[in-house]
Amino acid sequence: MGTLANYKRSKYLFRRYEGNPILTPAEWPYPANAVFNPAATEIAGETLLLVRVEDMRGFSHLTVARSKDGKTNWRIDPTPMVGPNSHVQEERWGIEDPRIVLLEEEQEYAITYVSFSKGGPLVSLMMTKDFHTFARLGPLLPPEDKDASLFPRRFKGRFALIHRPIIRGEAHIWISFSPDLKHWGDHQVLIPVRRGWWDCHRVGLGAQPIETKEGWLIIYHGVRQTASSSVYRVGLALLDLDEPWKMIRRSEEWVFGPKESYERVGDVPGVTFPSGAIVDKETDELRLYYGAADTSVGLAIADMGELIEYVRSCPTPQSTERESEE
Ligand code: BMA
Repeated sequence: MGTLANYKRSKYLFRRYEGNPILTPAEWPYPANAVFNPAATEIAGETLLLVRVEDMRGFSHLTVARSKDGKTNWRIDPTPMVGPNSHVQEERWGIEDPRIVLLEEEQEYAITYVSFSKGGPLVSLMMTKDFHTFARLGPLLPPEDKDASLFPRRFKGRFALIHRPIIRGEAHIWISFSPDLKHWGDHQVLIPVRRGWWDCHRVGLGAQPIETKEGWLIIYHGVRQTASSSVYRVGLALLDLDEPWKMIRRSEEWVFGPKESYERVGDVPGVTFPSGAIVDKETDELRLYYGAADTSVGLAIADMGELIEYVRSCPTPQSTERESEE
């Protein structure tokens, strides 16, 4: 089991930005029910959020918001960047929850997102260089699948995809591989749910994988269902840098969860849903963008050095997994 020192540290790793929530439907340039679960990246020296916007039919599309410091003065595009492709059944009920990585070799942004089809949610991919024009590469794997991101580079020549299929009612985080971004295989469980723990019912990737010298930092959501609702909290894991199919550390405790009124009150109460992160190289600050109660966008800030020190002090996953099997 973890130490008391770790429990105390986990509580203070992230602080909420004082201007939270940073984006709400009230200031959106056109009618929107909810703005939440944004992907985050950097372009032309600015922070770009690709925000999920839910309209009054309950269908979602994606719209760009930009800011110089990633905290204030957001400039929101007056129209969506991309909506569901009306020509394909896979996007019948909208597109949701994007994640962005800049592919290093290709120098193109890869946007993985959820297409909401009649057959259930599934993961699709689009590529862009400028967030104006884009190419749709279509669905990657069949439903039910969500919470996906590529890594910015290949491993032994292959792309790697983190995603969260639901199989036999079980919702673990998986990793799969592809030589061409089209054909996927070698599927394996990467981060399983932990029976009895705060992340016992579902886990899913949060922000895109963050590269550090110590390994890939994974910020994920974990769900516990209660008699009346589900609580979405945030945990950390570390993957091997060269062999990311190996998880080397996993936090026992959650490091962030619903507390403020905008996280507890909204369309879906009790949800903090991390979906994008940026590391400021000058200050070594990590800015974590998250959906709050499926209604607005929140920002939480942590020191990268502290995050890495904490996650490295967490137990190896084998010990917690063994315990959750007992
Ligand atoms: C998940 C996703 C997210 C949503 C979360 C909480 O299954 O659908 O889009 O934020 O549930 O409702």
